[in-house]
Amino acid sequence: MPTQTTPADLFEPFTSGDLKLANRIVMAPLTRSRALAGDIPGPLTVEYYRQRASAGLLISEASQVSPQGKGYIQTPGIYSAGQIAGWRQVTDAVHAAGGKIFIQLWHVGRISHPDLQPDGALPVAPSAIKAEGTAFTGKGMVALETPRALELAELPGIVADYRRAAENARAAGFDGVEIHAANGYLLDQFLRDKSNQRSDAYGGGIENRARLLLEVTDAVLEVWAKERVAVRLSPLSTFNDIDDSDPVPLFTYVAQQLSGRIGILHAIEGATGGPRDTGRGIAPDFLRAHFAGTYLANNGYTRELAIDTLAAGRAELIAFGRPFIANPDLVERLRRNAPLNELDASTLYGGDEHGYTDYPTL
Ligand code: 8OZ
Repeated sequence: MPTQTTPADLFEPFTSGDLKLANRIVMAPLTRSRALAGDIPGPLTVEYYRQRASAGLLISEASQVSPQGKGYIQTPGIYSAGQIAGWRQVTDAVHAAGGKIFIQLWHVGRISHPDLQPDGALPVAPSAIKAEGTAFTGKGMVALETPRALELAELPGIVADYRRAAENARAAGFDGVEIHAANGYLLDQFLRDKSNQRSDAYGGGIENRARLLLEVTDAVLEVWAKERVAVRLSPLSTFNDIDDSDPVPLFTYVAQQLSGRIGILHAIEGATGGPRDTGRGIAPDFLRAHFAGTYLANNGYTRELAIDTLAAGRAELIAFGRPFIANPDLVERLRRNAPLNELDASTLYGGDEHGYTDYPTL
């Protein structure tokens, strides 16, 4: 059951263990902020994913593993019975349409606000260091505050939240899970030294900063076979005011540790939502060299770049983000080299079916 690593066509099936995908096109996780009360995905969300089920694999929008993990209004959770039931409708619809779907497991850490936290508490982080930026709350965009540093004794509880979320994902009928360790959220805050200045076993050297991610990964692997576990990283992205003084050794170590442990490494190769070239002179696909497994490439891929990347054997799967929002039939459009609908950025976050389930197919 080795992972398939031969150069391939975008439209050809992909197999890894007992995970079989109809093509190499993945819908990237995309926050849309349309969950119902209780952070439960509702009927519109069922329809949204059903419409996009021709992707080889859908990765759900980031879904908080606990109330504390929430950082934006109306993002779905995966910790309550109601949320599991809501997601079950989504996975049933995707499966009925012949698709596969992973859920992305999320804890935002310091990218939150007391208005979004249980009992108005401060958001938590590796260290009490504020990120520059704003949170999207019920009152609109508000400045981030200085978070509370997590106590050492709280970290096993965070790992347990991910394990329970992974179990809930099974109960909800998902095909696997992706651990969100990118874009400046909690696990990335632990990885990088701009946000992690701890002096215990979870801070300082690279091995210490990677510890929480690896513990979370091992907890999820108690629930899911490795082919069904992905980790998303964004080593060169500074999204959410995150950075590291020496990212290549850090993320080389992380890739080496994940190699053989999980099935899929999902890389945002450049700047999140921005250019592929971050101007640091670091090849965006350096992670791949250290990871034996399925490499899922993301960030600004066009049809041509995706085809060339697979043909050159530089990735097994390619994730498309914004093009999937505006084109529910993206796979068919790419196959035919047909024109793409344009994205309406004003309907990205929150709202109703407009800009969510009403984009036209060919
Ligand atoms: C944009 C807006 C809200 C959330 C990420 C989950 O960057 C996100 C996100 C992006 O991974």
